[in-house]
Amino acid sequence: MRPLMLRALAGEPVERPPFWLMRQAGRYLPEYRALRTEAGSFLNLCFDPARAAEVTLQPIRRFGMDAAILFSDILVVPLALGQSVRFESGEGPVLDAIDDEAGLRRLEFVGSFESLRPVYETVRRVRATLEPDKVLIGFAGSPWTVATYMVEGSTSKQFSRVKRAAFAAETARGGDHWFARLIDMLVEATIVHLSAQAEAGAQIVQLFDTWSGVLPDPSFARWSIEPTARIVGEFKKLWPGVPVIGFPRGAGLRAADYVRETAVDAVGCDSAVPCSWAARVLQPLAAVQGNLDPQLLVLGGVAMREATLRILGALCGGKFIFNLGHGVEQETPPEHVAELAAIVRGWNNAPIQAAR
Ligand code: 1CP
Repeated sequence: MRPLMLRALAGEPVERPPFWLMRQAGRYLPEYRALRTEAGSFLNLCFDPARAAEVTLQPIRRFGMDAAILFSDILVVPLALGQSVRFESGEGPVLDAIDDEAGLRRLEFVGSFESLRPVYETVRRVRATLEPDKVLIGFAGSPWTVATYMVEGSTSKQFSRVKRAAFAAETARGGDHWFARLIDMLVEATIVHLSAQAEAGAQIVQLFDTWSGVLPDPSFARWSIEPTARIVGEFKKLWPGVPVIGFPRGAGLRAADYVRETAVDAVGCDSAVPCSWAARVLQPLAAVQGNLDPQLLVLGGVAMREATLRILGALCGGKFIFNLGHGVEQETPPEHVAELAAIVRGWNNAPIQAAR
């Protein structure tokens, strides 16, 4: 039988919902911390296929998720385009910020990514090791989210520089502005990066639009939806059998337009999206993925159990993939992840399907 994740995405009947967790590999796992120390730095780990493959598989071995997600980062794309990217411990990413025409000229995309070969090699190794009933998810950041780091030079609270660049580009004469060209470059680069992952064995791809929610209307349509629609359209021509999950975090009501206009196969919902609304409005359009609050996984116990059962009850009547509303927190006790996995695995869809 085809893997549960692919059946759920296609809307075929499933015995229970599939599940995986954003940031399921990472610092909450002692076995990750050990390999990260061996590698010396986060970026070394990302470009070391043997260790990166091992880190990708660690959570699957421990908890049996239905999908592995490639261990890499959304910021390998700006790195491969020629921007300097460093990860400082405790501080997050640091880039040499691009905020004008001259900055854009320092970047170059030649149409393929030689320097990302170790990442594609990791995909190959994971796919060769993973059980046939589990799928491998490849990913990239959306152009807008990647551009926030490229323009701000780090993680941001106000997004002042990147927003001003985007708003200026919207009214630029003839539509010509360095920020619009940066987004165009990221669209092309993302299509190539996702295709190379599919070629190497990724069976699903996810586009992380972590910061789409900071865009006002109608900028959301211009900088989140439009570039994503171009990527999904091109990617689907090349890889029609590889489903695309979009994660427009913070999009709120606009998630419906996002799904309709980008034609993603599934939409990730953050924890603020009411499940009843997702079931009524989003599930008829696409599979829904989400949305337990990551802090409930840190807390565990009754609060986590009740919230999980509520989400399962609300969304298992349609196409659904259980996940968190954002990534696993570093403080998460691994035992809580094991308990969550047991709850989802113990869920039985049969009564719901029989009742329909
Ligand atoms: O010190 C360390 O070990 C580094 C911590 C870490 C990890 C484990 C970073 C730095 N990135 C990652 C891996 C990662 N990043 C994965 C694969 C692992 C998995 O999911 O199991 C993925 C899919 C990402 C994607 C990613 N990177 C996103 C989108 C998802 C999200 O969390 O919103 C973003 C925004 C980044 C940027 C990034 N990478 C790392 C940091 C600290 C940040 C900044 C986050 C922020 O601005 O808040």
